[in-house]
Amino acid sequence: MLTKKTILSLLIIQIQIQMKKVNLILAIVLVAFTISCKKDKKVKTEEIKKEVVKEGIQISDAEMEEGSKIFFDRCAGCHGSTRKGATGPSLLPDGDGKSPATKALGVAGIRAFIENGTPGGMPEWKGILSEHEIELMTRFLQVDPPVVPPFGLKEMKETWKLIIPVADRPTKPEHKRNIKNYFGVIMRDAGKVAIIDGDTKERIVVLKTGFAVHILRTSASGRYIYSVGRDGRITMIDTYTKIPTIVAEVRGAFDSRSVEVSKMKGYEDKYLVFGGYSPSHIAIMDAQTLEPISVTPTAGNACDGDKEYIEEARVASIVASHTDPVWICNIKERGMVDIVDYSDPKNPKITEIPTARFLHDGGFDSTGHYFLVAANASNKIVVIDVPNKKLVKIIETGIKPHPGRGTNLKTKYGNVWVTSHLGENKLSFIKTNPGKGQWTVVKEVKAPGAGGGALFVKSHPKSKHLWVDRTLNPDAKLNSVVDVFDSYTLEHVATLQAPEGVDGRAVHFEYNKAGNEVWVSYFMGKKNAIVIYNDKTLKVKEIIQGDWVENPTGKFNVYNTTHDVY
Ligand code: DHE
Repeated sequence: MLTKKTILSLLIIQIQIQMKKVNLILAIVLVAFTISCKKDKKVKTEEIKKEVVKEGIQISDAEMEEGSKIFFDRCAGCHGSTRKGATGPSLLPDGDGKSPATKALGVAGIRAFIENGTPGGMPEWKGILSEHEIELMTRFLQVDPPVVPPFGLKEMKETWKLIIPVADRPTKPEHKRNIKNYFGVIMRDAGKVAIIDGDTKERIVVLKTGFAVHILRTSASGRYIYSVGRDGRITMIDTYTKIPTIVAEVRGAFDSRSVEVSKMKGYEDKYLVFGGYSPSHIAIMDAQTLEPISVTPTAGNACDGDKEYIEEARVASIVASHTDPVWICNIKERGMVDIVDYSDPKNPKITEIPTARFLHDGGFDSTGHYFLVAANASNKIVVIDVPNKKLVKIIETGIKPHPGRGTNLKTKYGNVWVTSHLGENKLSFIKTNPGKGQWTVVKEVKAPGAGGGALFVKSHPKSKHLWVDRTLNPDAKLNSVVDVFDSYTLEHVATLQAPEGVDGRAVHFEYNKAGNEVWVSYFMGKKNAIVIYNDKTLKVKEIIQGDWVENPTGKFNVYNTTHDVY
C-alpha cells in the first residue's frame, strides 16, 4: 500500500514536471493539495519523521565530505554555504519556519527538486549531476550541515604560491599580439581559462586554474588577468610572456565569486580585493604577487535595522572606482554596500551603507560616478553615489533582477542603465542622467516567449544593439536563443537561434575592443561553442568549437574589462 509520504513525493514529482510546462490546472491542484496538506500538517510531519528515523539516514564521513563538495560547488551559491538560504530557500533538516524541513521532503521530494528544478530559477540538475551524486544529495540534505573550518590570513598565506617572481618577468611584451583585444574565456566545469586573440580568433593557450572558475578581471594596466573560482582560488595570468603564463596563485576562502583590482591613478596594478562566500570576508592582496595583506570578516547586522546578526554575510559583486581609492563590495545577506578604502590596505577603512537584501551583481552608470546593484530578494536596484559614499535611491524593478554588470544606452527616453530579470520576462530601463525621471524606470520591455531566466544584458557605446540572454528559462527553445533590441528605440529587432552545429544554453555577452563583434557562449549542450556575431548585421562571423571548448561561460575582453566598458 502507498504510504502518505510516497503519495506526497509522487505528487511533488508530478507537480514539478507540470510546472515546467506552466500547466495552470496542475498548479491549482498543487495549491489545493498544499492547503489540504497544511490542515493535516502536524500528523503528516510526525509520520514522515518517524519513517525517517525508521529508515535512518545513513551517511558516512567520506560521503559527508563528498556531499559538502558537491553542495559547495553546485548549490551553496543560491542556498548559502551553511544551507540557511539566500536567493534560494534554506535546506535544513528541520526547516526554519519559512522553508520546509528537508527531512519532511524525504528522499523522493528532494530528488524531484534536484532533477526537475523550479520555475523560480533553479535549473534541473539531472544530466549535470550523476545519479550517484543526486542520490547522495538526497541523504546529505537531510542531515545537519557540516561546520565551516576557520580560514584566515594564516591559512591563506599557507596556500600562496609565487610561481614567477616579479623580477623574473618580462618588462615588456615578448610578442606582437594586441593584448587589449585578448579575450579570457572561462571553461567552467573543466576549471580552465582559454586566452583567445580577439584579432585573429586563435586560441593562444588554455590554462588550468581553479575549479569552476566564475569570473575574470584584469589589472588596471591590462597586463594581468585574474581568475576566481568556486573553490576560492585566485590565479594570476601574465599576458606579456610569449604564451600567457600563470605567475601566482592563492586561495582566499573555500568558496567565492568575486575579485577586483585597484584602478585609481597611482594605484594601478597595486592591490587586489577578493570576496569570500565561505568564510565570508574581504581579503586584500598584493596585485603583483597575490601575497595576502589583510582579511576583514563581513558578518554583522542586517540592513533593515532589525538588529538581526548575520554570520554568513557573503561578498557578492565587487567593482573598483576609477576616481577614488575604493572598492564597492556588496554584502549579500546583510544588504550592506561596503565602500572599502584601500589607501591603507592593512587596515582598510570601510563605510557601510544599509540598502536592501540580497545584494548580488551590478555595474557603473556611463559616468562611473554611480554604481547600480541588484537586491534580488527584494526585487530592487540600489543606486550608490560612489565618491560621496551615499545611497541615492532604491528602485523597484521586477522579480529577481539579474543585470550582470548591466549596460548603458543612449535611448529616446534618456541615458539609461539596463537590468534583466531572472524571475520574470522583463527588461527595466533606469534613467541615469539628471532631469525629470532620473533614477526611475522609464521603460519596460518584454522579449518574445513566456517566462524569465535572463542572466545578462550587454551593449557597447559604439553599438546600436542591446543583447539579452534567457539562460535559466526552463524552455529549451528559449534558453538557447538570444534576443536583440534597438538600443535607441528599445524595439525588439531579432531572436537569434543557435547556429547550425551548436546547441546548449546561450549565456553572457562580451564585445571586442572595437565594439563591432559580440561573443556569446553556448554551454551545457552537446555541441558547446563560442559564437561570434557581427554586431551590425547580426550574422554569425565565426564559431569557435573544439574539444577544448568545455562548457564556456564568461568572456572578458581585456580592454573592456579594464575600462568598465558596458
Ligand atoms: Fe555568477 C558574475 C554569483 C551562478 C556566470 N556571479 C557573478 C557575480 C556574483 C555571482 C556575485 C558578480 C561578480 C562581480 O561582478 O564581482 N553566480 C553567482 C552565484 O552565487 C550563482 C547564483 C550560483 C552559484 O552557485 O554560483 C551564480 N553565474 C552563475 C551561473 O550559473 C553562471 C551562468 C555560469 C557559472 O559560472 O556557473 C554564472 N556569473 C557568471 C558570469 C559572471 C557572473 C559570466 C560575470 C558577469 C560579468 O560580465 O562581469
